[in-house]
Amino acid sequence: MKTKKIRFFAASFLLFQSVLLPSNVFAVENEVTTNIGIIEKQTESHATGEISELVKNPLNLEIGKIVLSEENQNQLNLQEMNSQARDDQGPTANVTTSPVEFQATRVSDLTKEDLMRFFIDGPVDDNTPTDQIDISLLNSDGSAVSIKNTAPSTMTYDRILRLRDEANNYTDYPVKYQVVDTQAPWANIKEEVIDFSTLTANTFSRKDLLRFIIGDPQDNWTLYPYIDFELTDENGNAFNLHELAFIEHTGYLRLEDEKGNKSEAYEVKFLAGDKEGPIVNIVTAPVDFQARRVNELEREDLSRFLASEPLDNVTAPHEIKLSLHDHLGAALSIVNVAPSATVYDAHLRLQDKVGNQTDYPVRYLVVDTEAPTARFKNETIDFSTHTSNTFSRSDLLRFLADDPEDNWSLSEKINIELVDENGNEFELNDLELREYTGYLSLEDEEGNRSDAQEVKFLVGND
Ligand SMILES: [Ca+2]
Ligand SMILES: [Ca+2]
Ligand SMILES: [Ca+2]
Ligand SMILES: [Ca+2]
Repeated sequence: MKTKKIRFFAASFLLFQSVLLPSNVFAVENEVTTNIGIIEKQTESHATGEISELVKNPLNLEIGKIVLSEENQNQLNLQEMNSQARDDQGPTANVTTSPVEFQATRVSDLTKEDLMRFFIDGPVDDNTPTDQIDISLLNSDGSAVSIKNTAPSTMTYDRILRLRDEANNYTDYPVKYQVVDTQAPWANIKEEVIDFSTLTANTFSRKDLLRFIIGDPQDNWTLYPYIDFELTDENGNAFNLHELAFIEHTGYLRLEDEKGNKSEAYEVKFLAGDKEGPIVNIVTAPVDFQARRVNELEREDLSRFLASEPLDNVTAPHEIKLSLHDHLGAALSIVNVAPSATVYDAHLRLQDKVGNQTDYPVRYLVVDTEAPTARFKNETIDFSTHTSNTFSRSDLLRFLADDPEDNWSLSEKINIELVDENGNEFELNDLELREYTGYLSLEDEEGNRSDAQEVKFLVGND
């Protein structure tokens, strides 16, 4: 059980409500130790008492009522009296000698919670409960320390931490503190998707980024105009809006103060990107393409539909994709489409880097106006053992390094013709044996004929 010291004063008896006991019973000024609330004071008159209703006054005194019972000549006297007790000891604590860091502030002063950071243990007092001990941080002139509007720095301030009990006793401890800024800025972020569909720049301006925030961004020290913003994708890269498709995007917004303190990433959603497809002028006449059995139409082929250079708000002309589609949007191929006089209706599609498309109606034909080709042997072909009067197709193939080719006609459908300088076929039976010069040409099914190739051969009769 807690004990407390109570000192009785003669003066206190002036406060007695009534005096039934001989005054000398209490006319002493000495210390007695009691259990809380219980006085067991052995005096000449063997008085014992009980303290109740302790109250405080500003004079370092505790005033209470004591009910005394005294055994005096076998007579029990009950007496209610006031007592007073003195508190003259200040609170104590274990205080840190290291500087305590306080976040710089422009709005508030140090709170009790801030000041509690000076304590390793305590504070405690003999009478005053810990939560009633007054704690203050004082300048040398005794005024209270304010860190409001003190800029963050590495400066260390030496000050006095004063602990004061309810009886006005105080104890001073020397302490140190610093004013720092290690706190990142913060903001209220809007939850809705922010619409940047009218934005034409490639990047967000500060003003653009503010649209993500409700009110002004805040920092403990850095003023709003000096708080920086950064919006990145999930990989930490800035957005190039021109590279984005026009859809809803997720970004991560970070705020940074002048000291470089960076906030956690706030997730934001926005609608932005390139939504304009490329434009171009189209030729009005049908475009004819050579029939083919392999190789889709290439950009060079499709460019023949264009009457001007394709243009896009973002994508460079050479990066604009061209493709041919039917009226349902399916890709069109002319591979294995036989040459004919049919005029086909189609759509030429222009597509920018982010996928915006513009379709233009076009017309085309599939034709074959290309002659066959072949690789010729660079040597005199020996027909000296040849007995027929004419060359067969397979004989003429001996002039070629490999089969003749055509864009459309198959190799076996390519006609091969050998003539002399007058354009006549050779009559071999009448020839004497020597080297002859001929002119070989190839003709496809459409009647396209290659230029005559000069060839040499040995033929004739001994
Ligand atoms: Ca005290
Ligand atoms: Ca800050
Ligand atoms: Ca575009
Ligand atoms: Ca052909």
